[in-house]
Amino acid sequence: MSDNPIVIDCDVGVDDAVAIALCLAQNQNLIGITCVHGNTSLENVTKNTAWVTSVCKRPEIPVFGGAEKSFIGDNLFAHEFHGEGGLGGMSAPSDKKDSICDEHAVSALLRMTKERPGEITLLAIGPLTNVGLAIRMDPGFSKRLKELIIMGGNTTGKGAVRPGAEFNFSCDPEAAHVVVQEMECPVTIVPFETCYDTGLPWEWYDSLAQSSSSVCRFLSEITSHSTVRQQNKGKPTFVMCDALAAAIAIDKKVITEVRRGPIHVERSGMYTRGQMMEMSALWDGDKAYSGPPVDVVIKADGERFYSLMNGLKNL
Ligand SMILES: [Ca+2]
Repeated sequence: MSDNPIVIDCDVGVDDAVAIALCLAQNQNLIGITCVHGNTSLENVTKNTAWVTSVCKRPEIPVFGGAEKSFIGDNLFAHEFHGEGGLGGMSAPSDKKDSICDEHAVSALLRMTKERPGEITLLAIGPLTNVGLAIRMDPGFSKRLKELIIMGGNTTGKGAVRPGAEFNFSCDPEAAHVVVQEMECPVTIVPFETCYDTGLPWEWYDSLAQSSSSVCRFLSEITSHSTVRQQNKGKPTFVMCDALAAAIAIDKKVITEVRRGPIHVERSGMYTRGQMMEMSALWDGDKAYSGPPVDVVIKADGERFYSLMNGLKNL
């Protein structure tokens, strides 16, 4: 197992489920999973997460419930993509809740980073409400992380849910802005367009269902709702955004091109609330557009991602 401890903050969600399974298949030291509203309600997310770790034969991994809503505004949810309940319309069994802890996700994030200062990679693949709250509760939080990897934001205005904004940033633009402006550890952003351009071949998805692995069959069942939707829309590949972000957390060589600079998040606009604004062109030019530089992944190595994903078949 890797020595590098990793915590996943997520809104499980079918691609979150695949991301968790991928980390476990690649022997990552997953020390906790914090849950946030997003693809579905917080209640569903925590139940789904405990179910996924149980199916992956790792029920000892603690699961923490966090924010039920964003800083401002109503929940968006994405049941049309992920299915009712977040996992393709399938309900988490009622006996898979033992790993859900009483401790709040934000308290758990603060505690774990105090116990292991400078060691933890935080993989944030849901709305950034928990992470933003952690910064507000304890300004020293981000300095205690080794790094933060975010699936979220967009680079060309490609939208999901809102026409001009990616889903995770749309769910909580204020929290996303706080995070990208105030984090004091290295930050890598895996935006929507890069995920979209780094899909897996449909043949790979078909091979999941044919695998002898019970985990693969589970992943195939929960993703069938969203993959049928993608195929009906003529999508050329199987796009799993959170799994790509997990692959990058596991192996930085998956990244092939990065653009570095400060990020702002649009917090108004009928169509663009939650849109990610890259300020690199104006960096050093105007303090109004300043902030800590982050790495935005522009291109990823699809073959390397594909190779890591094949590890799921051994889980
Ligand atoms: Ca997610």
